[in-house]
Amino acid sequence: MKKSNFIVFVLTLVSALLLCSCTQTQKITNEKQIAIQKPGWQLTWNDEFNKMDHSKWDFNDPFGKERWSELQAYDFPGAFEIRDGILMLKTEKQQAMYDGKMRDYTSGMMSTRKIFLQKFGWFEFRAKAPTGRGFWPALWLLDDPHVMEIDILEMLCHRPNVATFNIHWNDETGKHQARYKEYEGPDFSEDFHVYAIEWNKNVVVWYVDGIERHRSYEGVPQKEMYLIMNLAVGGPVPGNPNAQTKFPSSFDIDYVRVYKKTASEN
Ligand SMILES: [Ca+2]
Repeated sequence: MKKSNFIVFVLTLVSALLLCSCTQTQKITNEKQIAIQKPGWQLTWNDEFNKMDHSKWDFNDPFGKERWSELQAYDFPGAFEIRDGILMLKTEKQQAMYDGKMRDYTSGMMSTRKIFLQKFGWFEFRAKAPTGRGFWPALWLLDDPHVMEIDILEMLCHRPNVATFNIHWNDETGKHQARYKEYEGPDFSEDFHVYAIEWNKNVVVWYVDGIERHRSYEGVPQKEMYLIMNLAVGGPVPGNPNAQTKFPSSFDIDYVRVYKKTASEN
């Protein structure tokens, strides 16, 4: 092959490869866009975790104090990491101050309080739980100030095959009420699963991978709520970490998507 022909050949090959990879990227982007679309619903808010977005989240504990005698320090910047489109809420065995006390573990809690709130809709998370005694990850919705709560997913990770769902409210006498459900499924720490609720004025329905696992017609919140995600460590609810509990561990979230019913569906 002549030198000039060879150069043309190489250039053609490089252009073909570039075109091919661009088409591939475009195809993946289009597939993602289609995956985000949900017939009958309009996307109102989402984070795919391609970057750390401080306009979408407050990376602090909205309660600002210890709850349930948990052992972790929140408000710890190192607890959040994005890797290959996945947000990791990381817990590590290391000392840090929190709520006036030195703690032995750090972990993450983040919310959309004062940033994004919505009343009714479809709230969907794709996530992978950690495993081990002492871990208590949660994906939830809260009103502000906090009275009501919808737990889209909570897990006590010494039972990594049990997902729990709950709704909390105060009845007319001010007494706390809840409707709790456990779902025994696969080991939720082995892979990502899609956890979602559909919430309208009459009912809240919980789904795991598109299959209904719980519903409540009672205590259905009638006001806007914000999103919150965290990985708690220790205290009497999950129990304290033991010798087998691995550090660092993480609660991994691929995306969060929120939808409203389109006008034609109302
Ligand atoms: Ca993602």
